[in-house]
Amino acid sequence: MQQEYNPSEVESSVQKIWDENKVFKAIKDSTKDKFYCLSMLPYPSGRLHMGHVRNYTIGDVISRYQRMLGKNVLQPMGWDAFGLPAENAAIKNKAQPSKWTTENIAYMKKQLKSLGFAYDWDREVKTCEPEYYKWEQWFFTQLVEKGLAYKKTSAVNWCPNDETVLANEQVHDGCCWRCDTPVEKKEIDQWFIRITAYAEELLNSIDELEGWPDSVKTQQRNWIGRSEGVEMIFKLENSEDAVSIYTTRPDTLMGVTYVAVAAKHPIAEKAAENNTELAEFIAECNQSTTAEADIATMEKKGMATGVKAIHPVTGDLVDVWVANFVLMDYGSGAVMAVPGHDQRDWEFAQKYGIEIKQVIAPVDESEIYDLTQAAYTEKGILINSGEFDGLTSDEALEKIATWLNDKGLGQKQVNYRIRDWGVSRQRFWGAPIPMVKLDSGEMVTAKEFPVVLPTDIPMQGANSPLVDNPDFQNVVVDGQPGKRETDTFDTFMESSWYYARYTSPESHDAMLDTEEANYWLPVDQYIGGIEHATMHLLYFRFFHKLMRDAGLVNSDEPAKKLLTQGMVLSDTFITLDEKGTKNYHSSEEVEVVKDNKGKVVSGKLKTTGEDVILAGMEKMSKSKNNGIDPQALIDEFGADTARLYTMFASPPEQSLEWRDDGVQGAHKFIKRLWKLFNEKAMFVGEAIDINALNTQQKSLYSKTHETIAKVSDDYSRRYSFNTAIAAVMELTNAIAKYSGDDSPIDRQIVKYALDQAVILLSPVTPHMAQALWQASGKTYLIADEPWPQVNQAALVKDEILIILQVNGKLRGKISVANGATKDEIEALAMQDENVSKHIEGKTVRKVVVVPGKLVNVVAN
Ligand code: OVQ
Repeated sequence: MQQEYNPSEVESSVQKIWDENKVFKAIKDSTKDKFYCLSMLPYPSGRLHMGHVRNYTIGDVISRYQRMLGKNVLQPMGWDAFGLPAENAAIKNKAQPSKWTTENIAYMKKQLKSLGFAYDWDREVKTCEPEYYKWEQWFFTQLVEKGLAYKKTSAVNWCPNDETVLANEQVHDGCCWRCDTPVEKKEIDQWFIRITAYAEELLNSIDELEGWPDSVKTQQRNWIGRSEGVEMIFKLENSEDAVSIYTTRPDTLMGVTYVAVAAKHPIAEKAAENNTELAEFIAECNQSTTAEADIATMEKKGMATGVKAIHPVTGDLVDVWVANFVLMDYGSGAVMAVPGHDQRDWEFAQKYGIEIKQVIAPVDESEIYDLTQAAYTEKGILINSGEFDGLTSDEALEKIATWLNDKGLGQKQVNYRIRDWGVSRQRFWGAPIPMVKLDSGEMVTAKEFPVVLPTDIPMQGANSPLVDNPDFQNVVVDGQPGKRETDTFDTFMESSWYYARYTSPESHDAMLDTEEANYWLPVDQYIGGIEHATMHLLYFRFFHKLMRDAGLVNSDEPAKKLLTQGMVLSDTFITLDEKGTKNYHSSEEVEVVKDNKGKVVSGKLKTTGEDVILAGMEKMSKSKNNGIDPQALIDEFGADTARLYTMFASPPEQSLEWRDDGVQGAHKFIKRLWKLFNEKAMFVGEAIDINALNTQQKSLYSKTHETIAKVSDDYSRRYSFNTAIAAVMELTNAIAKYSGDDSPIDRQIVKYALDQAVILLSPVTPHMAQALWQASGKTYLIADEPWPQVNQAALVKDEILIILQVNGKLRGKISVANGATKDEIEALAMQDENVSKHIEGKTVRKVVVVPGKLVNVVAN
């Protein structure tokens, strides 16, 4: 046994044992409870970052703990291998995306292994492999057959100079990332999956996700965006045409002073036919690349069409405007505008001098509002609304819906904000969409899978080399010649079902082996970043329901519990150049001054001595140059220190503020435990008879069991790993301080405490734990040691602290024997000098004794 802790030696030798014995291989076993622990799979971006280390350490600690509880644990890992970064790197390096991807996977896999994660590598999945994506292609064609996937025209970002489609990430400030040409919108055919058909179920079953954080559930509810409202018709003056609109606030109907339509609305297009100014405005709106999220903050612009709409109740005429904030893909592409009670409509009316009419008054008459300053958007009581006056907003919804219904002008309707999922990407490095356009013009599904993405054709700038590539495109389906679709799938397709494929990676004749899938699924614990709260985590739930309805799995939801880890932050250092542009400096470039708590208070550039500006703790990122490379950390301190620090520095759901002194502290602790164990635990221990212990021995034994109880609760129920580690540190301190007389029982008690400390820490620092375990003579793996049980008898204290009160006021404390009777406790309390002092000269009326807690003497 090494006296000195040598992490690199320890870690590689322990990893070899795990590898050679396939210790973490998961095999279905119906006699055992299973536990499927899943961390979000990485993009093979090149190297692991701290976000990965944090995510995967959390998953590994949970997995290792569950294994010691006796569960049959599955913890898989794989690669989300398609996507733009590989394509961009390939264009830059004039290489193949597949080469870049394969090399990155190899490097990152080595890193994951060096961190000692207990993965079943036999289940590794790489989403860019035909054996994986063929099932996704097959499944998509099933969806097409069921009408759950379809094609429609939709806008993409188009660079007119490069003549290529750009992904949103390739549009910078509305311009092409390569040539800075303003980006245009272009309508092309694209494929969609009908998530809207599952909107209601996806919303309702959020209630069943008991183990998911509320914040994620709320984000999903908002994303799905169910609303109840009224769909109604505004007829047009002197025309057969009508505009259909949807509103969630029909109570404000009498306050409508204009109608706004999208630039692409047929009424706008028709009006523009003999109005060049309007045609130009429409063209300008159509070129705008504003993302949906930015609509709220962008400048509102509009133009009247000259068309007039007839108010369905009053018959008054209102102007129809084209407005840039109304989108054709939302609802009917038209809204009734109520500037008195909608802020966006109010701003637009102010700008263009349109009437603002109040029809809602606050319920509370004293409430102050000012329609000349802003819209009044609360619900209230209807005024200026004719026969509807005096109704509350909620009553008015019903009444107005009925009124419109009777006249054949509208009805109540439930709407969802969520849109169908557009899965087409006009990019090369993705799974080919398995559709074929026959020469006859008919669109059919491919019949043979996989539709292989060629990995040996050279990239052609930003354009996909699949386009105009006869080798790829020409195909014969059922005897009829045609051309393959050249678009590839959004990578969220691959990450929507990888968790299910891990359960049966060897299934060669079906997407899933249903028996395996139903044994392992649903995932018991999913862990990943909060940035995936909506898109990925919604697609993941959606795909599970699609697979359920295809008979592939028998559960309704893919994951019982979800843990969203916080961000990893670190000190950010800036200097400004003459133009005021920020330069970000890495911590290596800066000589810092810290306060006594380890917080950085100032810094100077090592090269020039210039003072740096402290921008505080910010999310680690390339652009801020504040990342800490996990590899450097592993090389210097070992994987166990990296793991221990990331788990100790903060609770998993909160952000983690990186501190170098914290890393050193974690490392010191491991070295200390290592030394203590070597000095005091290197022998085979014997069973302990707790009845034969003296007070000091009993106290350390109790402390050990209190620690077991605390750590077990922290690991399982609370996922509070930092406090669990703190408890083991406390136990270690108690062991170090233990001053027995080195009798056999003393030695036994100390060894027992040290063994337990190492077992409790083993999910976090598994290499160190295994090495010590082995060295002290154990012939099986610590990973196979059952999790320690709390000995309740050890938690029973000999003495208990009792609070003493006189007339309800705290007057003192006494220690009484555990098990003392009420009378004994009362007698001891009355003898206490603090009590007698306060009842002197008074008559005792009553003594209340709460055993185990307090005594209250009532006297006056
Ligand atoms: N392949 C997807 C993915 O997110 C997942 C699938 C399921 C859609 C890390 C940093 C970043 C950071 C630190 C330098 C740079 C988590 C950055 C992810 C995810 C998993 C895989 C990142 C959390 C944010 N973050 N924190 N620190 N230093 N792949 O490779 O990006 O959310 O849970 O681990 O991440 S990924």
